[in-house]
Amino acid sequence: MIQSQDIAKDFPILQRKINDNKLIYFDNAATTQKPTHVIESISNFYSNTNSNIHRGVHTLSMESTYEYDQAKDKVAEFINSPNSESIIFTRGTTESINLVAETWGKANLDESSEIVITELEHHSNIVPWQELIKETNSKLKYIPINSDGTLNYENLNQIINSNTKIVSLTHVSNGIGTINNIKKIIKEAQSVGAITLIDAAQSAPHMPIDVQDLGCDFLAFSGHKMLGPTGIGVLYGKKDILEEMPAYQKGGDMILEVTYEKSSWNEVPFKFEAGTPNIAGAIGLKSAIDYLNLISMDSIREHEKELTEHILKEMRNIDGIDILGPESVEDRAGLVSFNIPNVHPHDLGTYLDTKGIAIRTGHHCAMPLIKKLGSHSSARASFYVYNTKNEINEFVTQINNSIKYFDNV
Ligand code: 7TS
Repeated sequence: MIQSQDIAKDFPILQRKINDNKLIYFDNAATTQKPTHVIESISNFYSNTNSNIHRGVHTLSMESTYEYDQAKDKVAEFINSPNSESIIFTRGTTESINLVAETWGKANLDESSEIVITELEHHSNIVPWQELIKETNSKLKYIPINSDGTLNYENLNQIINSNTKIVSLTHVSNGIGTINNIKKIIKEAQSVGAITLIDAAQSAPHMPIDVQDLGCDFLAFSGHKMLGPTGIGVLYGKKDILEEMPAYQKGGDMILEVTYEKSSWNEVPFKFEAGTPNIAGAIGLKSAIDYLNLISMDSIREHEKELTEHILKEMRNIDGIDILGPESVEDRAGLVSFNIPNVHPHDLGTYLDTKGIAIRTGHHCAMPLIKKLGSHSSARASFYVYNTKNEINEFVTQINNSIKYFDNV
């Protein structure tokens, strides 16, 4: 079992008081806090090693290159990628998905092609495809959801058919916490020869991921949602597919040879990493993965399941509460999205902030999903390794207090 109260001591920001109360940070689906270990690795890099990579013959450049390459190896191992060349560093999940849409998408889709996503997606896995279908005259189709926010798998073989060229879906819904049966969907896509992209922004930080076991062609996630810094993320891609894809951004480091007339591209993954990358970010991400591995991804999933079970039990006692998403903790990740009668989510969020509790309110960048579930917004509490049952108890107490407070104003 995870000793989350001890883990919390590694995070300087969690010692902060907000409005005279000890911070309870329940906005982890938006971004997570950083342990000293990660903060120091970035500070050490800038204090001792800083230099550009893949170009210098001097000691600092060689050391920086070594550390950057080590970070890539660490990411490859974290998701069981068969090799490090399949790992492309991006700014985050959003850029990873855009990269696939811009390069693979433009090269492979035409008016006969269909793209399949789901009704659960974050905007970053909707908008790039909406734009792409305008340019390629292809079609965008959605796997629908049931009223409990699980995917409806019934007509999968009609939605995913011989016209389907790519199926891109989230592993875990950031809006309501549903864990999708991505293996089933990947199999269905493979049966018609379609490519698959998994948005792992809300899963890679919270549970073990094995790309070889999943069999997906692409997988995207963000460093900042897994204790790492902002501005660094990952696109995993099968090497043979990456090799066939056109380049993304063009410039330094991604070229093999440049003449005044024309240029040729460097090999994978450098072809997709034009310009000076986020070296310190990669090093910070490596430290974050080291930290997560020490705890173990299996224990993190178990811990979050326990917290979710606890909060659902407590919150179901609140009169009239509408908890979005699946009933069972087996089908949901460590987040709870909800609405309370007569208290607007924004008012609740502001009230909780006065008690030092940070949650997210609104549409969570999943506007179509929240609308489909009959709301315009919800309040969302999302957990991570440092959160405790005591914090959840305090959270539920403050929700009950807020109901009384708003009854009287
Ligand atoms: N996909 C999912 C499932 C996400 O939850 C997010 C961010 C993204 C993609 C985009 O990630 P980024 O790192 O490129 O921004 N989700 C949230 C959220 O739930 N609240 O703030 C950001």
